[in-house]
Amino acid sequence: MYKFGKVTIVGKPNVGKSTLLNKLIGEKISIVSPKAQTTRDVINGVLTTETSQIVFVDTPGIHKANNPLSKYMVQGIRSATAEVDLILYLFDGEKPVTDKDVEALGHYVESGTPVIAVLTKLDRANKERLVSYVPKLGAVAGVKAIIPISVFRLTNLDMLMEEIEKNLPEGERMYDEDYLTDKPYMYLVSERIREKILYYYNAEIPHGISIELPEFDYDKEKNLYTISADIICEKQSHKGILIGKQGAALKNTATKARIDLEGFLEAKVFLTLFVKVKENWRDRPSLVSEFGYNNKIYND
Ligand SMILES: Nc1nc2c(ncn2[C@@H]2O[C@H](COP(=O)(O)OP(=O)(O)O)[C@@H](O)[C@H]2O)c(=O)[nH]1
Ligand SMILES: [Mg+2]
Repeated sequence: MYKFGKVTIVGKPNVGKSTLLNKLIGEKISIVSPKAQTTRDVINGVLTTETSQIVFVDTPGIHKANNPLSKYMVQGIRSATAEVDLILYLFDGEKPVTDKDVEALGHYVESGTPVIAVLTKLDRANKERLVSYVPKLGAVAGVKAIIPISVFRLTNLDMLMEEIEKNLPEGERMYDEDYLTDKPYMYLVSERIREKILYYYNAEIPHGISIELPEFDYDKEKNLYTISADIICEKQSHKGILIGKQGAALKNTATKARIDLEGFLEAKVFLTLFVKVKENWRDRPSLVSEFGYNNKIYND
């Protein structure tokens, strides 16, 4: 019996949602960083196996919406948990599971969609403390399973996959075997550039960044991509920090991004970065939309 279904991954920022998605589908389609709110869009990744085809949906972390960009992110979570076959609710195994967390889990269960609770980062978690959360989560009636995992050590990922398949409906494939994501190539490229900024600058800067790609050319003969990227930031002072002394910071970002992109695109990459200021763009709905955060351009 072949299974087909849609599985949404939810949880607070930084619990490891995007890391799990990338591991399950075997390609980095969702960027990862130690900072909260790395993921802005709802991202679909498709896994095809002998026994099932599963559409995994990565979501931005559940958080309060206080500007148009945040509202876009929260709206994304809402639509991604409607009309799905299964929800994976991730908890950070390194952190205490609070009553509020349990309550939130309960809300998802009440929605009628099957829910699996997943405790992440088992490699770093205090095992005794982690075990003490299991009855707490188990008390939420209707949770299908509680599974502690480590993506880094590949612990219990098989068990998780088995439990996922078990809870999916019977169905035929909807996508080709090699179909991986709903996101276009250029999106994945701009996200990888944004990821480097998340890594190499302090929190305030990356949260106000958006990436545009005015130039994206491929020379097949030379196997060379020529890419120009605009880093849009919110303040003149951020521009200075992004560029750094004599351009050193931007040069480092460009080098790290180029190396990553060469691996991803399997080609030589000529990358030029520019920094532009659009004052407080996150507070301006028209600009948030212009930068692609509008539920139209990338999401079908
Ligand atoms: N130790 C450990 N860290 C992890 C694991 N999974 C994810 N992380 C880290 O947790 C941080 C947040 O991961 P990310 O996938 O961006 O979380 P998201 O915000 O929920 O999508 C990153 O620094 C990851 O490297 C894991 O299995 N073990
Ligand atoms: Mg994420």
